[in-house]
Amino acid sequence: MSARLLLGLLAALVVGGAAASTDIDWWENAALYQIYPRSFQDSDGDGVGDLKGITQRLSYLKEIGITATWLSPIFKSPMSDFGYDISDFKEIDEIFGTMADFDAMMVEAKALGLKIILDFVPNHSSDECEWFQKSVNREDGYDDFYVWHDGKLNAETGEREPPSNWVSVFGGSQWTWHETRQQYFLHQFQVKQPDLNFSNPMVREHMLDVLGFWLDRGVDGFRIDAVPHIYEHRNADGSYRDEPLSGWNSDPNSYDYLDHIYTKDQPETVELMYEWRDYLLKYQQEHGGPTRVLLAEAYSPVETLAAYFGNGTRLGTQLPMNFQLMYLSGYSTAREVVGSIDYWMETMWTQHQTANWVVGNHDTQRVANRMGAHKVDLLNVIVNALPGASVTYYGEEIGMSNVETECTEISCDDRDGERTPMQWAPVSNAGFSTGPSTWLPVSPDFERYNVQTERGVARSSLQVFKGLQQLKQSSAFLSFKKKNGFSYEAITEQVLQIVRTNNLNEEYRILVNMGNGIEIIDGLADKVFEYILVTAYSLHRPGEMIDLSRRLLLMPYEAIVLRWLA
Ligand SMILES: *[C@@H]1O[C@H](CO)[C@@H](O)[C@H](O)[C@H]1NC(C)=O
Ligand SMILES: *[C@@H]1O[C@H](CO)[C@@H](O)[C@H](O)[C@H]1NC(C)=O
Ligand SMILES: CC(=O)N[C@H]1CO[C@H](CO)[C@@H](O)[C@@H]1O
Ligand SMILES: [Ca+2]
Ligand SMILES: [Ca+2]
Repeated sequence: MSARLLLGLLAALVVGGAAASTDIDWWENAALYQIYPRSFQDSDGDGVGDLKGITQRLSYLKEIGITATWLSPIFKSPMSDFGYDISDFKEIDEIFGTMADFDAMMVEAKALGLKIILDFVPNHSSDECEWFQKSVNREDGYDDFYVWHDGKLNAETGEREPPSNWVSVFGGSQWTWHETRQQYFLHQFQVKQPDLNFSNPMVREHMLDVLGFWLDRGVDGFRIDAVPHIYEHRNADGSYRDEPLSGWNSDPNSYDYLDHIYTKDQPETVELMYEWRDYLLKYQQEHGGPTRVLLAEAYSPVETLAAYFGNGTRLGTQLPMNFQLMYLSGYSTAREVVGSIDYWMETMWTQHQTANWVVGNHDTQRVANRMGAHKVDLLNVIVNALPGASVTYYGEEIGMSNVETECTEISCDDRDGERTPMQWAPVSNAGFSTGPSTWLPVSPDFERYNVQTERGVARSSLQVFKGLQQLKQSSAFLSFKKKNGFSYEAITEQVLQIVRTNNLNEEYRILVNMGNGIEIIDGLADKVFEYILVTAYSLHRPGEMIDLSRRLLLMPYEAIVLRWLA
């Protein structure tokens, strides 16, 4: 039987299984995809991706089984941090197109049944934002919009100094003196990204207004940027305390120099998550439509994130993003993978929450570089075989690698390497742009790793990814709230097994060999299984049968999906 036919059969099973699982809301099993708009598709040849380009490519997302996509910022911005410095929260930046282009994208997404999630960047605005200008000039209502302070006088030198020793995420002081206002302002990120004052009800009102604006244009939710940085601790007298030294970095200008007890994960953050969720719930009550979802970007311990979900009386963000799998390295064994899954799953089970799994984003090296090119498929298999929502960074499905970039006038960011143009086809600029050049270089390996070529290769990363997405929507993969129907373990130091079953007539065994040696496994189960999906290193073909009461052989870096049907 051909793989295509098999997938066809699977699709039929999905339809059959759907009725049994109506208690699962769309986001709980979402296959999410992060688009970095500058690099997805350029429609007008200026070398920078745009909204029209994204619209043209939405059908591709549908083809590979994606159900929702979140877009990094598309709002008006001086692009000092490529859109994470917003100067108008309710405008589209002209580099990406117009509001009409945005609306057209929404229409196409709805037609395809794809959910659209926007990046919401509440912590700061651009210093070119009208609000900041008004605050600088102490205009009525805007005086306290940002975090201003006189600084303190050094008793010995008599000179003015920043209010505290805080270091910004990108290095250097978090406090910058503003000549016009004659005060310091706080910025946890760049100088051009002044932090908003979330203790100010007016600021919170403005932000709800921003959410409402985009909900009215049809978006299905928001991914909230830099959540742990929203609040800073301030003493009752308005002064700020120095943060203690971390002890493991000796460079006073480095973010890691300090232990961020006053500038990260402050208790008010959780309350704010509840406030935003309430707003979304109210919106849905008034306007109907699907559940609007909140994803939170927070590099925080799972114990901290646990409160984001809600607390019994209040609901919070549905998907505080789980970055645990991003901490794996090329040396991580299956046992370590299990440890990293445990860390998150234990909390999900005790709190009855839905898991999510992120493997990459625009701030982190690609899997091919972090773990090795031969592990890309393994990670794609793991995140999609685990229960809950999966999040794929654009290009991971075709095995894109980081590109060594050089500083140019457009960009000089140490994260450029993972932000290069999407590789669509073995043609000029990889099909990303018809222009003479692109804002970041196209990867030199694009002729091998691109969508068009991989469509035609049976065991390409793309085909493996697609196969996984189909399985993810099948009934056996939909029971996950309890341990019932889902389990995982390291059956050897290097072999991870994930079991998904509907506890009735269908069971899947996903086996992943993280190591570089052949693995022999005897007597894994008392049943005969069928190979459903195999990766490049496998010696088997879909359709072959295997008696798991006997011996199973796994090649180095092989991943397989086996199915038993009653
Ligand atoms: C934030 O705004 C509130 C008023 O709404 C004000 O009381 C407070 O001092 C401001 N905080 C800072 C750090 O400026
Ligand atoms: C949940 O959080 C809200 C807001 O922070 C608080 O008022 C309420 O007491 C909390 N409920 C529980 C059960 O902790
Ligand atoms: C992963 C992510 O989105 N990180 C962003 C966090 O916020 C800063 C400042 O807004 C951005 O530079 C990062 O890209
Ligand atoms: Ca363009
Ligand atoms: Ca802040």
